[in-house]
Amino acid sequence: MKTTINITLITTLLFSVAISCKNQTDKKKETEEVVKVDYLNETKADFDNRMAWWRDARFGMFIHWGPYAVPAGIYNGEEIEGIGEWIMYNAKVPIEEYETYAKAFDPQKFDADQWAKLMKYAGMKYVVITSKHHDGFALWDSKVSQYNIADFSPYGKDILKQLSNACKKYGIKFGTYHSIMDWHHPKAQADTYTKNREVNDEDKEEFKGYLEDYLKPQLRELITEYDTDIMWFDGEWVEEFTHDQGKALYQYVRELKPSILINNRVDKGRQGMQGMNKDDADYAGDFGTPEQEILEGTVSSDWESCMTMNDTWGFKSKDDNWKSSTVLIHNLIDIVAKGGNYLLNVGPTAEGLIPEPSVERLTEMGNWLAINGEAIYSTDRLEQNFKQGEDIRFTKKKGSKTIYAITLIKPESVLTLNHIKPEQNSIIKILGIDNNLKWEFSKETGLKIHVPQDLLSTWNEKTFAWSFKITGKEI
Ligand code: H79
Repeated sequence: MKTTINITLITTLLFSVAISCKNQTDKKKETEEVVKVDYLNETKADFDNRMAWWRDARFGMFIHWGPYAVPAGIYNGEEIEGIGEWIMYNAKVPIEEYETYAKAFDPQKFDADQWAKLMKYAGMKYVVITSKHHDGFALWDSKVSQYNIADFSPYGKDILKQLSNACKKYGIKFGTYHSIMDWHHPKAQADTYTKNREVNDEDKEEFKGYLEDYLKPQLRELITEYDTDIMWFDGEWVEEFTHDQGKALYQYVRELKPSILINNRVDKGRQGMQGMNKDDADYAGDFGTPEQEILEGTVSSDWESCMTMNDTWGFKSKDDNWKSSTVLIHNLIDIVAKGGNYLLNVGPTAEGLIPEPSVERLTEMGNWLAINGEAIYSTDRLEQNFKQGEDIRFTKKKGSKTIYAITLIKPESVLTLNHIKPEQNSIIKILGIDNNLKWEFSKETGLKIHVPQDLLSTWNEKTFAWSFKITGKEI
């Protein structure tokens, strides 16, 4: 009797242990599933945290570089209209012929260290380089396809590896521009874009294969082996690519590197060149991408204007239409006052050189930023007024009472600011100049800052803008 009870007891015990073990495995499975984060529904706190460095950075370098630098805008002796990196499409260059440019791409003068040094000097905090533009050519030693700089071109070395290493050395964040559209891949746009054929259902089916077996493995390489900080997509407008694919792509990239930043061209929300998303759906992407334009005013979401210094992204030998340093510096100030970032492009030559006019302008920007950088980096826009009239912009140092009024032209001997109230003991100075300026404030007349004549007379064409530093608040 006793024994029977004991056996029953033991059996019951064993049985419950077994059940509890099973429950634990189930729980474990459950938690494993829960651990798969839905990156499309991030909390605001997580998003702000991830965006923090980029929001402080303000100024980055865009680099468009690839086989298109070889023809440099000229095909069969003729100048081809339009942006240089589109020559394959614009001149309808057959794929095999375009490949001869890749075969001739041998940038012996490329010096990654010098490029990163230039970024640093220019005051740029990050770079975004074309890992692959629409022409499909890869600037790194990819295992996914031989159509890359290390395997296909005489140069034989990995450009992205050199640049990402140099950027690490100089503290520059490294980002990659990656085109979803691909004029070279047979399952992507090789037979539609260059040959002007309509997209059919079979193309759409094939495109899925390209996304899974080609694009995603490429992205995986860029993230795992080059530790890219920004995935900057483009060419998302192609008919084959869908909103659902965009969302899945966003999730895929974030899973590989949770802290990475991804522009809004990962999805289908962009409203043309203005670059911000439509609000008719839940589009993926961390920031808007105005192209060759600056937003008219402020918006509540994050954005970055990408712009060229002349009229092309990829190098064109005949394009001399350079914007002045004044325009470029004023663009930076305007963008920052409106709460955006400036991604300013260079298009290196096939030899591997950043064109001299770009270097000159970046140097002047760096000179200005060396003095005025505190009015640009780690700033917020003012809540009410990002500007006063056309020639004054405002910024505010994050987490402080410091406001900067940046004048784009030489001010009058009395600078009047209508919406700034200084603290009583505020010292007001122009960055880079020692003088404490006299000022007075009243509600009726605003803030009046007196700029002495001897100071005004130092303004010259290389001044570009003055940043008045004030402790106070916006009223
Ligand atoms: O990489 C540089 C250019 O080669 C690329 N973007 C910059 C950063 C660029 N791609 N296209 N364009 C510039 C112009 C093309 C515009 C259009 Fe459209 C594509 C017109 C119609 C489809 C953009 C997307 C505007 C509307 C939808």
